[in-house]
Amino acid sequence: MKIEKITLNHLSMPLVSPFETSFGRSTDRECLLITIQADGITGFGECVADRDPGYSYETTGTTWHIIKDFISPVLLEKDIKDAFDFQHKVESIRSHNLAKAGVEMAIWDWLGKRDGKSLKQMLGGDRSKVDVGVSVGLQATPDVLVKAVGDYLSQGYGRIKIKIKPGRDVGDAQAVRNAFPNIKLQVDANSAYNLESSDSLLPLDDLNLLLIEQPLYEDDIWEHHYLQEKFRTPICLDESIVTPRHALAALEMGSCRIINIKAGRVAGLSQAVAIHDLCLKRGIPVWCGGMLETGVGRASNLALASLPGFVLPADISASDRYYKRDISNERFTLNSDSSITVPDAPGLGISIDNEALKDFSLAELTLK
Ligand code: OSB
Ligand code: MG
Repeated sequence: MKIEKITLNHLSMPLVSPFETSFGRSTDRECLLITIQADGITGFGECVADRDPGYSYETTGTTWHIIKDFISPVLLEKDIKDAFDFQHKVESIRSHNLAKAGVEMAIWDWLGKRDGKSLKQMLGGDRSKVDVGVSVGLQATPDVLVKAVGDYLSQGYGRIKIKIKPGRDVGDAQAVRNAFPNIKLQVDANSAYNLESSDSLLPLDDLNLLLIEQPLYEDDIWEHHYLQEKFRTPICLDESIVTPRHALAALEMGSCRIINIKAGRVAGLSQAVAIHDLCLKRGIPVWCGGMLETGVGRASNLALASLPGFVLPADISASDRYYKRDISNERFTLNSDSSITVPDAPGLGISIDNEALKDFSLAELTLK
């Protein structure tokens, strides 16, 4: 394919309810929509960087810059065979994974539409629906949290993840566990602890949690190994795993027993599949994380989560958990068995609501 035109839309979408983590609180979700055009076919990709560098050092601002000034010049009017060829062409751009992943997603969507294949088919997915859960942000009090969790459970979600931070960890998790003794429950610290302060988390080990996600800092892969030695509960890494090499290192060090895979964080779906394959070979369970995606990124996550190694419920909730209005015409709904159906139309299997795209756009740029 020869990409003739790349369009960037910087979006700001109001969330149904504020989302609070150990690194901040947001009421609106920002991201970039990337549109590529070639041979009369349009491909869409979502870059999951947010406005602030809280989860990752990348932001909507840095990804805009990297795509405009470095990725686009490498791609425009050059022949690109596939996602692997794309990765090869952007190899000289160091890191900036969220930026690369957004563009790679658009390439997959384009290729799928050209070949009449769904993303699930192209990636090697083998299920038509995936088990999902909901990621519940920090709430004002443990009581409010228990009520929020109860609401999601009554909507049919079969797995709950709660966000924790120092001072709001064991108490919150204990409150949820007492209220719902048998639910699948896990916690996510988003790097809010260090090896010393993480001792306060030890009582979590008695709460029958599925996993403890990313307690320590992103580059503390080795330190997570000391933590995993202390806990019976599996440690799961999110922020720390930014390449297949990191995944291998973390497994070799015994730093985690589970990996959360997000295509954005690892520079694209091709790299996400590589980490999946590595974990499958070693018998390490993986699950698909989320970044509050629009319908575009949600479709991509569903396809990824349909691969055989994704054996734990995904952070992919129904569209109405996030947005009253989305940029995709399609909305994803929860099946009665806490699953969401994987799209099977060519590419991502979604179309764009241009009116919504216009309304949510803070800026638009066309590169050719
Ligand atoms: O750490 O998994 C995370 C959202 C934004 C940034 C980081 C994370 C999250 C979530 C939300 O937990 C998952 C979802 O999309 O529902
Ligand atoms: Mg996480």
